[in-house]
Amino acid sequence: MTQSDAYKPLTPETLPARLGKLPAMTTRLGEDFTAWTVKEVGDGNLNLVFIVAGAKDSVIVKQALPYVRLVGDSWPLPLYRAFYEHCALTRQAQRAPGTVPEIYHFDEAQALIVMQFLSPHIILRNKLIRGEKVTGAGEFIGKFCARTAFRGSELSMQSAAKKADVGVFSGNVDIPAITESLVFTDPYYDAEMNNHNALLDPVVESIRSNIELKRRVQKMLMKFASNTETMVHGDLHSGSIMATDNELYVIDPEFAQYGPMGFDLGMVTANFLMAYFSQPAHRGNELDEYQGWILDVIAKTLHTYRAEFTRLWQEERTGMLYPTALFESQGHDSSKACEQLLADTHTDAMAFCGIEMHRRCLSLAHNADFEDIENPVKRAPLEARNLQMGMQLILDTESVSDEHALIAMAKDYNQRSFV
Ligand code: SR1
Ligand code: MG
Repeated sequence: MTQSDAYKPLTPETLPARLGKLPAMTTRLGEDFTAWTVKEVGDGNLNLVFIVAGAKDSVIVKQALPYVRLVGDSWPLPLYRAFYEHCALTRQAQRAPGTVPEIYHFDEAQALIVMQFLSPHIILRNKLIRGEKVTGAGEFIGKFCARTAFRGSELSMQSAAKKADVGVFSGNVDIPAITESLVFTDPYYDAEMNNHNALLDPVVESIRSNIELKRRVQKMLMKFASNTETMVHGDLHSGSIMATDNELYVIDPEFAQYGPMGFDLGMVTANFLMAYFSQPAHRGNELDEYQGWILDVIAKTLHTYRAEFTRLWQEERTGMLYPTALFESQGHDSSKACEQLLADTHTDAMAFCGIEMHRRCLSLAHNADFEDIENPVKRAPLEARNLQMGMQLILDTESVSDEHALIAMAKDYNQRSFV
């Protein structure tokens, strides 16, 4: 296959012959492509994902489809998003080495990336549903968020390079538009693609009729759409992380864009909180212990973010923002400036967190933590806790000043009945 070939989606049957001459494949899987085995494993909302195995090794082939897989060809989506995913993966590999899969090959025309097969890693969300722990999860996620946030900003990057990169990503208009509607807008009115558990109607009504809530969410949308502080992953949930019991990777950055520093931190925190609230339906034994572990991961993520960001502030502040020339070189301490920036990022993160908690129960693309609970009667009280806490996080953001306040709030909501 060459760059000039017209785009055509792969199938398990056509893949070996179509990619059979690619050195990125043959060096790992063997020259005899007829001996490769191919399995399509994409369970996300957008793309084709194949595991291709040779005698000694396997690779992942990810190909964008020209529409939203979850919905079908009635919702077209440009193939050029694979280019941005490739850009994001290369930047994350530089900014947070060792946290993302290695890329072996990129074909822009086929919207296709050949990359490292992570094994025996599985999607973190599935581990959380099964009740499996991952040692070092909070530290890993906190460092990933801090390193990508800091090193993708003008605290670290040269201004011209950063602006040029914002320019590169500004071509990716359709993907942010999905987040702008599905995450920030649709949950707050009766939008066409929405769905929710009917038993939640009274809670949903109280959310949708709260004008102050909508104002605050729109304020966060304005930040999301207009603030280019750093390159964010853009869709950092537990389905975008793969893990063994002690090793993690971040995958799937096709929603990457330049955006506010607190966005990834808020999204990932929300997904751990949803894992937390859903647990009573997934296990009886060791429920308290496992829920406690999830809260500990949240606490470590937020704590590690601050610690790592502060270290980078002290050691790698080479950009035009808060230059050492203005502070340390003048004998002036910059630690207060760092603390204030971290506090602002945390406040944003808490609001983004509340919004993500809403959208996964009210809009399109719910998460398996709740959706795997088949009985709506069993599911509704757990979803309601999540929705209500999301509401408080948005309305009362400033009072959730650190991880301790957040965890106390989660424990409180976990005891309450709303439906
Ligand atoms: C139509 S895409 C729906 C969702 O899937 C992705 O993983 C993002 O979370 C997006 O919002
Ligand atoms: Mg995804």
